[in-house]
Amino acid sequence: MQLRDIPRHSLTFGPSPIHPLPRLSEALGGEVEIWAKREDCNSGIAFGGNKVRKLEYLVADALAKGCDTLVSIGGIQSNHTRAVTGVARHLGLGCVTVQESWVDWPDMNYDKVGNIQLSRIMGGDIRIDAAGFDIGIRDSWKDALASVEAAGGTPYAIPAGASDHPLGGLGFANWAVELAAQEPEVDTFFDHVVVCTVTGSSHAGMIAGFALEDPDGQGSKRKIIGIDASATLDKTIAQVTRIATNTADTIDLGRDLRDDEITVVAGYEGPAYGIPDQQTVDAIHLTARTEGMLTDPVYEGKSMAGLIGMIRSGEIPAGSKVMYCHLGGQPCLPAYAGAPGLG
Ligand code: 5PA
Repeated sequence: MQLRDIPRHSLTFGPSPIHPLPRLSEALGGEVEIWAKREDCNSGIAFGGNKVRKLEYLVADALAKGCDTLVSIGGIQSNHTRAVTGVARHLGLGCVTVQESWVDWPDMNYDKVGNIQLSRIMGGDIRIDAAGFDIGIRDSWKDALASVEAAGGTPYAIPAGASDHPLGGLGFANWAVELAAQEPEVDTFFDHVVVCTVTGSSHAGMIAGFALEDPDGQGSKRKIIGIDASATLDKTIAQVTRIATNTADTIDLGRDLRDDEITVVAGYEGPAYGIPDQQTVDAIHLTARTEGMLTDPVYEGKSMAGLIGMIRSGEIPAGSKVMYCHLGGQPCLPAYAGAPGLG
């Protein structure tokens, strides 16, 4: 089916804003033009973010199927579970979120402030679980689904990050189409797109969406760069590849994706998922202090470190026009007030 014919329930304000980052560009030598497209400002629901955009397709399906409870999973400071809770409330649905110990962060407020605080304010049914980080399918999530059924409800299953789901890549396939429509308005073609990748469907959806611009597979003039923040690189590459391929099929790309369309860059993930290192904090500072644009230590600080690193190394060459996809995530910042440089 064509992307525009697939049912979508609007949860965003419309196309997310794009704007240049001239002082950041200047601080990095002034040879590369950097812009941002702001998923952190994409919706009025619970601070928005990439998950709200992805959920536009999943909740259309949930509502069509008559489901009454969204069930999902993430870490204690998951942005995704906060977004699922907000979207459920917005639609008048129930919501259960399993929240695992994905990050070993020794802050006494880690499980009280930030995203989990927001989910509690929204009255989410939060089930804390001791399991560690994994982007795969979990028994605790299956148990939560079964518990909703046992109570007479009709659950809708949303995996981690709304990624490993038949509709998970569509939100960001749509993002690609949306950006292409914004380019003529600003008279700019973005030859590089930089995005954070963990559970993979933001990056994978874009790959499929931008591939529509290159129907014969002759080679696109755009490079889509996913910066890994999972620190489990092989799993993320496998998941990005799988979701990009499935999404391309779903939107009738009509050809196979080429290997060079899938680029996941390592080296900016820090010591582990959820743990910032010095280059993460330096990237957060540079962006905040040149542009007033805030990024978080789990995801966007790492993808911003990647963007900065690749400009400094020349991997993103002089003369490039880069679109940095800001996926949201700032609500976790209070949980990291104990990190050197962030409090
Ligand atoms: C997340 C994910 P993907 O999971 O689509 O690869 O996106 C990575 C990402 N930026 C990037 C922000 C702000 C994110 O929240 N967050 C997860 C969560 O549970 O919040 C899915 C991991």
